[in-house]
Amino acid sequence: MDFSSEQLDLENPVTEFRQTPQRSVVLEFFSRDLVFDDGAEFEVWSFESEDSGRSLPGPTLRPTEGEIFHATFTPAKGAHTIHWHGMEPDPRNDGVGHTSFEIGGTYTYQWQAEPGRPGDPNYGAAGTYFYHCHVNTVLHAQMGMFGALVVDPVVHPSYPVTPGARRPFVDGPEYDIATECILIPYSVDPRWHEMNHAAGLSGEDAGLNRFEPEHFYLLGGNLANRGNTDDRVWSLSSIPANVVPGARKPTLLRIVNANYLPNRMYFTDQAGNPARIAELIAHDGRPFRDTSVPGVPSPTCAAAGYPLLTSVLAFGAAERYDVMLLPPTPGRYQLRVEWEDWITGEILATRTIPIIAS
Ligand SMILES: [Cu+2]
Repeated sequence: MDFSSEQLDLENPVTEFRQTPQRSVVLEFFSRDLVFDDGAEFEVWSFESEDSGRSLPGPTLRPTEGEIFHATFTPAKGAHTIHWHGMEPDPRNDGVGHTSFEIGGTYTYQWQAEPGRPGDPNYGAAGTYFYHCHVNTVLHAQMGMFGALVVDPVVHPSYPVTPGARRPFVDGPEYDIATECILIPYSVDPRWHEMNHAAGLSGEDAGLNRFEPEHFYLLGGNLANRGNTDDRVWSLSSIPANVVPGARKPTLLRIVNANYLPNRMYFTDQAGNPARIAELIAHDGRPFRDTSVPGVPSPTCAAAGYPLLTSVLAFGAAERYDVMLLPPTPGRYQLRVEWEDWITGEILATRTIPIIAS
């Protein structure tokens, strides 16, 4: 069955039940050669907004729970979509061609992130997600058609925020807005970056079952100030971490695995010894809560008395973790990221960046 190439490709599909948005963005497709932080240059396909410039990853999108969100997308070259990974809107707005359509002209995606309720594991969309094209997905996502999607919580009267701080979810712990970072591991198989839009869709063997990356990257940076990344790759070279207690709230690190290989990450001291300075607070957009007692509110694990402190994280493709960084003293720590072969588990590459605690 020629499944993938038989997707319904619509020019200008109508957004049903269209509402007035509280947050909106206009996105276009671009294709450009970009230089990465190891000096290598690859053709990248990604998204740009009116003021984002042409960069990898695409612009960071950041709606708040409860807002009607619109993303108007004009792919321009060939059909593409935007899939809101983990958000689960209705099929027309979820950007998966198999369940709706691909876009040839322009479409306005519409959805609303559900507001959270303190102590309730069944409500609330706040957290870390990403968006990506879902046309010839394995190729288009590798080409760079993805970006970070962060949903901020509504502010609940029982959980106010102090100036300069925010919460990751409605009753989550406050963090410092100024030092919040995102880390997006990614890797490049140069062979894939020479392919065309529809490679492999007509039954030919394009070799998309073989992902053999040769370059390994840590994309991302400070979320409060991405700066002008036009024409270059947004790369993370160090992570700040506030020491608490202190004048500032702790630093939140959001991590999205945007590559196809498993990643393992180790928080260490300067000498490489494990350092349990990462508190897991959420995974794939869902807070870690203590739900052991049915029928009563479910506090966060930290509020229940057992903060989930760790020195190591393991990721499959597309997995996300939110961690609070809690270095006990000022100084330098490290984050070591390993890319593993998905069959043998062999470590294919390692990159280490400093965590600067102050
Ligand atoms: Cu695409």
